[in-house]
Amino acid sequence: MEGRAVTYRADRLILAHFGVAFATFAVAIILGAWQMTVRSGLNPVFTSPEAYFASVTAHGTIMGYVMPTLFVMGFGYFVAVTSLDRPLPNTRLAWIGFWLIMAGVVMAMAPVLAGKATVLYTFYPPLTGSVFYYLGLVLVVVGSWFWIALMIWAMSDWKKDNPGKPVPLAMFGNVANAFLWLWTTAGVAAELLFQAIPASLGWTQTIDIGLARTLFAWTLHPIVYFWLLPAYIAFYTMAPRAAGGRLYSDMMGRLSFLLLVLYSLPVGMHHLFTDPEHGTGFKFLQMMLTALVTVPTLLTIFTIGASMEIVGRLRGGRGLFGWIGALPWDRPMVLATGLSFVLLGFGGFGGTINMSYGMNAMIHNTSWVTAHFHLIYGGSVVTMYFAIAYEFWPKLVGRQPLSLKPIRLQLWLWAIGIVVTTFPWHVLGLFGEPRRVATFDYANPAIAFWQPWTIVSMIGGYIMLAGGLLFVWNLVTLYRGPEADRQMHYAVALHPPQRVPSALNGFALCNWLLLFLMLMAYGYPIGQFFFIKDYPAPIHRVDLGG
Ligand code: HEM
Ligand SMILES: [Cu+2]
Repeated sequence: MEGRAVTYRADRLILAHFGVAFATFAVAIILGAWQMTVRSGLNPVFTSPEAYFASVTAHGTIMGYVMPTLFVMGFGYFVAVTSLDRPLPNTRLAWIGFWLIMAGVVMAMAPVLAGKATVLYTFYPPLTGSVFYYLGLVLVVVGSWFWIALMIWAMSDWKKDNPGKPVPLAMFGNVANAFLWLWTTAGVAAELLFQAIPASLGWTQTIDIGLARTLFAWTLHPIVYFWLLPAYIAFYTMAPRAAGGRLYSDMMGRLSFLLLVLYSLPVGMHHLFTDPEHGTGFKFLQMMLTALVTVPTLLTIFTIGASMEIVGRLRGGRGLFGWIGALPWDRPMVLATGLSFVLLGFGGFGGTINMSYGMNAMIHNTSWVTAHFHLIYGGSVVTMYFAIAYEFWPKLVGRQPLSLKPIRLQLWLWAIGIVVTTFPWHVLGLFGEPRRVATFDYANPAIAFWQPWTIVSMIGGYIMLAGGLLFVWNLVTLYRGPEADRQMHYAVALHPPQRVPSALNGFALCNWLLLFLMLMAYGYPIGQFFFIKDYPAPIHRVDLGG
């Protein structure tokens, strides 16, 4: 009996993904706090550039690849079984994907910790690390492709059995993310397989940096939206219900998910504005496409705002903003949504500066950039990961928290920590403090005034660390709580759709449009490297001590 329930709900599978995601997260935030301490100039123990770069590589690899991939996969499995109300098409394949990722994580992290792959998570060619680092990451990507296949398969099976019915919104968003991830990983997979791995095996003596950076940029922007999508799915399908209301528009959700997929892919070249290998025309094109990404975000802010306003007014809130105060802020999902929106607002403002061709020059490769993505990703998105974990865990283990107080405290600590960390970081970036530099000579009067800012930022880092550890503690103590209802309910739309046009109920049109956009945005920029061989650089092997 129990065995059947476990298979059907895939509880153990989901807990395995979440468990490893959050365990590695806990390690990475400790590394983050130590990195802050090094940069503050307060001379902690073991300050050495080697240790710093090993640590930043480990922190970036965990936070950029390991934690979010496992989180999104666990999230996807949960959404698939609960929103479609049926087992996964093949749980064994899901486990194979999981174990491939486990093998990949061990294979990639061992050389990083041994100082043999301090190439940072963006690889930085012509720097080249141990081949095991790259092979490990390939395994992580390949493992996640099992998830993509399962998500698409689960949706199409369900559609066959429910002809003409709208795919539940949460699952629609989830499969949007699966397609997004398929397109996203193509760039980095090509860079690893055709460039980094041959270089690290000693098969090639030079590496085309222009091509490598372009393939990486292909991945670097949409990967951010892959991290982000669970947060958006939670905004649409969990937050309105948690507040006691309904979703204002199901259609806006579908449209936003599709637009996020479309507009996040053909834009990565905005990471290469200062690089010489591309013409200004293509940079301008990708800048304009980047600007379009604000559209689905604004659709989301308005739709969720409207959904929440209805709840607030029904609860007696009046006036232009009175309804905001009337919302049930004591509920973690509602609080997290509010905090996440505020952080998204600050971060989005910074993002418009990054994406502007001209203004980008001001902040390129400074601490501003680190501040920006910690605010959006570490702040806005991870806050929603917390809220999602608090929502799912009781359903997975059948226990609920003893009290919501430590949960609220945790969300506040994290949000305050992220603001205290990133505000000074933005300022330092404007003053020109480079990112990815371990030690600064604060005795130099030209930069002496940076130090107080770095110390404030470090304090913020420790507040985040406290918030992150409290999160783990909250999950552990949940097991001592009273029994919980294990049913998952998603938000119902104000007017639940009966019929949805196929363009908004599947991904065929979206994928064709993407093919067109990607050819337009990257066809020539990538194609040129095959007839203008201008950017080869001698490979520099960090694992051989050179
Ligand atoms: C206690 C919390 C955290 C602290 C104190 C922290 C601190 C840091 C520091 C000091 C750096 C290196 C900056 C540099 O040398 O330029 C860094 C890099 C980074 N952090 Fe965090 N971080 C934290 C949490 C997070 C979270 C939650 C995420 C994302 C989920 C994240 C993602 C990254 C990434 C992707 C890098 C880039 C590494 C690179 O430049 O190669 N961090 N972090
Ligand atoms: Cu980007």
